[in-house]
Amino acid sequence: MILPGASLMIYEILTLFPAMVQVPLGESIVGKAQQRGLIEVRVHNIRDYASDRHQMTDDRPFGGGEGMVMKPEPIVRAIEDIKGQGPLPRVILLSPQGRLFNQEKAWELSRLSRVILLCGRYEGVDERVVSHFVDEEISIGDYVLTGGELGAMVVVDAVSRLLPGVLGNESSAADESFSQELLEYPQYTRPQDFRGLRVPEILLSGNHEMIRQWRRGQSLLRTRHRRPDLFTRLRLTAEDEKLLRRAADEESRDP
Ligand code: 9WO
Repeated sequence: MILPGASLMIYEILTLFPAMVQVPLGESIVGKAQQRGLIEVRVHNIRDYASDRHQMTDDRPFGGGEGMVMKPEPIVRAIEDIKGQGPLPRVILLSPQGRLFNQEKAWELSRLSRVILLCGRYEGVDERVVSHFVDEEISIGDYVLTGGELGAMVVVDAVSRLLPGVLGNESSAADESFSQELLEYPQYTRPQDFRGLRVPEILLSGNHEMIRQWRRGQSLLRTRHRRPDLFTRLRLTAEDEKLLRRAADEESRDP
């Protein structure tokens, strides 16, 4: 069956450690999306594009200093080779110097048909590659990793689940258009009593309107507690104010 709006997304991952990304992206929902032809993950070893006898991909930094820098030639050869094989891809470098990745960026990338995800290693990539062959630098968070591979996997995961058909018919990522501004409410499953810890009574009531209100209140309360930065940007309705007060009162009675 052809899914409405289904459009193939191609990820070209450039890395010195292909196995590091190949295996995880073959699992679970992203792996299933590959099998179903909704996405294609092509992993390229940058070393294969090194032309010298020793297939060198790194060298000592001009100006001196610790560690090694990735040489420009193999990376640029790889980018140019891949560019010649299909629709013009956006070239993205995963690096701590990039703009912070978020849900809005994930939606933006989901509208592209092909991206090159360049994963740096060592102390970084020669700046001439960044300035002349990279369209955009993305960071997945304010911490330093040993390379860009985990960042590339985060991007593939977050973008793929937004593509039509990837999550299946029952749950669409589009339902979550608001989910970046409000944290999720707490979830429970069986048993009702786990080592004396009981599921909130309201969730067993079968009263769907009461349950919706309780969940909304929990989401608002959590967001205020844990993400004051998100909370201040919310435009609360009169009902939201009421549900938030109710949730806060309940919590102060039995924390
Ligand atoms: C290592 C280092 C050691 C001594 C002095 C300076 C240094 N900088 C770095 C460094 O930034 N190494 C990076 C390792 C080079 C590019 C690939 N690496 C990387 C990517 N680490 N963390 C990321 C990353 C990617 C996306 N989002 C967050 C972090």
